[in-house]
Amino acid sequence: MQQTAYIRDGVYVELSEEGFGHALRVTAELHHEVSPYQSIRVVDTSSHGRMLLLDDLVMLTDRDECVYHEMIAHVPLLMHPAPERVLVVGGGDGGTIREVLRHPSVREAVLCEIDERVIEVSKTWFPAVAGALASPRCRIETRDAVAYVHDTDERFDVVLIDSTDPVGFAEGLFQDAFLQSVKRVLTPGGLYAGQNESPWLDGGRPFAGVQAALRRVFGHVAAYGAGVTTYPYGYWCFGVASDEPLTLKADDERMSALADGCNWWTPELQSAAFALPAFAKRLLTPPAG
Ligand code: AG3
Repeated sequence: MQQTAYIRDGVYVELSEEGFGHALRVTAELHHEVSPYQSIRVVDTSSHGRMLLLDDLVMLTDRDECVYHEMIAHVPLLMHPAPERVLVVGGGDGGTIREVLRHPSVREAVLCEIDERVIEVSKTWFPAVAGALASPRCRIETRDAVAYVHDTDERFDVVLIDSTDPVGFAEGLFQDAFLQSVKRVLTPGGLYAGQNESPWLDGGRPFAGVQAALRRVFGHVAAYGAGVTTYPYGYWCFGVASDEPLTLKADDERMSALADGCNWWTPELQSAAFALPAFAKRLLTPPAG
């Protein structure tokens, strides 16, 4: 997975290995630094407001961050009867924590982010996304999640993997050994959910790869999708997994309490998001023989 990204003549371009991508007009560069882990850049765009780039790949924009953050958090949390302890891996911008904390059953949300600079830059430039990180219900662990999830004695009802693409230090988050550790820290009936890439991207290999790994580790696995305008190919998938059967039908009262504050997720999408297009479904079925 080799993506190309650059800003040239006031236009940001992100291209997949195949050579397809998206472009946004950049009106100003607001911040740039290189942390021990990656380049962190914040720019203003004419169409999507502020945009956060890690190693020059799009992580979020003001305009469409709601899609990814609502879908990565609400769908799995509503599949659990009463999530109290939630772990978010990555997600240093705080958007996933913001949506997790909208569930009143959640007593503690732990954010395990390797790069404390992503947290600080997000607090400064994306206050509406990162604000929830200051909540007394949020605890931040700035360390490598692979080691943290491997070593911790804590247990979680839901573990959410809000990572970058499976490249460099995030690669391990898509592999069997880490998913086994996630399974170890789940309470009975607990769920994994994570960003599983676009099934269009790189012939569907990253999506199919993590879904296959989930199927080796967990008894029950599903994928669901959403349209994120600024991620490669515009159609993004998430995986959800558990050792208990997955229930697509969620509690009506909990759903209607969330609906007003959402811009993408709706009670109807809670189960409809699992209806996958044919080509994506085929990627989940290994060829016979
Ligand atoms: N996590 C990043 C999803 C992957 C985007 N990939 C890309 N642009 N090539 C989202 C972080 C938001 N909390």
